[in-house]
Formats: sequence, C-alpha cells, structure tokens
Amino acid sequence: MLTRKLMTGAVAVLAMAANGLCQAAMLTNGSFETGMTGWQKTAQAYNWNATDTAVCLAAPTVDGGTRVGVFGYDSTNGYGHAWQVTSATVRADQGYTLAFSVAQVKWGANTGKLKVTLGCWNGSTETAMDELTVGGPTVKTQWATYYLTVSAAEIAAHPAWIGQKVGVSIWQTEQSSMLIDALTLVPEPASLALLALGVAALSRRRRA
Ligand SMILES: [Ca+2]
Repeated sequence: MLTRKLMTGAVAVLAMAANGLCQAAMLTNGSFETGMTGWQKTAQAYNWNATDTAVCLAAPTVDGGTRVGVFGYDSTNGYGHAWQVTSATVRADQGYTLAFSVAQVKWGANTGKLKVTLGCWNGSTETAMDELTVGGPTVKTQWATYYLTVSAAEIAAHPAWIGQKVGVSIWQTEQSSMLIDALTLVPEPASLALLALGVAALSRRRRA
C-alpha cells in the first residue's frame, strides 16, 4: 500500500514536471522580461515597448518587471501585429491552453482593443484555432486574465491544422492603449492526465 502511494505521488510529480518542461519550452519570453525578444513584429508595431512609464496602474505588470504596451498607430499602414511560432507541431492527440493578461488604458477619446490568437502556421500564414478580442468601450484599468483553448478533439476535427506549427499572435485591432503580459502556453490538462496514466502504466509494467 505504501509503495502504491509512493508510486501515485511519483506519477503526479512526473506529470507536473512534464507540464513545467512544456511550459518552459513553448513560448520564449512570454512575460516580456527581455522586451520583445523572441517575438516577431510588423513595422506597424513600431511603438510596442516594454519600457514606457507613462501608464499608472495599481499593478504595472503581472509577472516580473515588464509588460508590453500595444501603443501607437501608423495612420498610413494600419495596425501592428506581433507573433511567435513555437517548435510544437499540432497533433490530433494534443490540445493547448493559452493564458494571457490584459489591462486597458483610456487614451484621449480612444478606448482600444486587441486580439489574441492561438493559431497554427503553415510556414507563411496563420490559421486561428481559437481567438479573443479584448477591450472596447468599458475601460478595465486592472489586469484581467483570459484563456484560449483548443482541445485535441477540436484539432482532430480539423485535419488541415495537423502538422502545422503552434503559434500565438497579438493583433492591434483599433488605435489602442492596451497592455499585455504573462502569456503562457501549455498542453491541455486532459492530455497531461493521459500522460500521467501512461507513466502509471509503464511503472506498473516495470514492477511486474
Ligand atoms: Ca512580465
């Protein structure tokens, strides 16, 4: 009985370790602690930065010392876009959850919006697997956390997604003063449960 308990604990620890490894590997600098390192961006996103001090919030960041302000607007060329393509390949047996935090700052008459996409990339274009637009007339000056999720079942129902790379996009959708921080992309918990079951099965086989 003690062995069984120890084994259950070991499986839980392994599952958490696997989660931690994936979390560490999936997004580079999702907390913007090194500015926009690891993120690609269009020329229109020229004024997105992690160093401005013009905005006063009760909590200026969510994690670490910096976040990104989705600021500025190129009246000739339109809105900015930043993105990151991970090394993970979309599989029919693996879902994902993306968490991110946004705060909104009223800038003159503008209230701002941004859209975040959990997508798949075929090398040149992105297809949204899930996306959410945040912001609008009701200004939320405190940080709120949002989640995008795509399940393995949803992926299995979209064969065109499979084999593409998992990626994340941040889109400026209006002349905006939005802050974003703390993006984390992790495998869907259900899949981790399956992983834990697999480890448990292996452990049982080893003991037998
Ligand atoms: Ca941060």
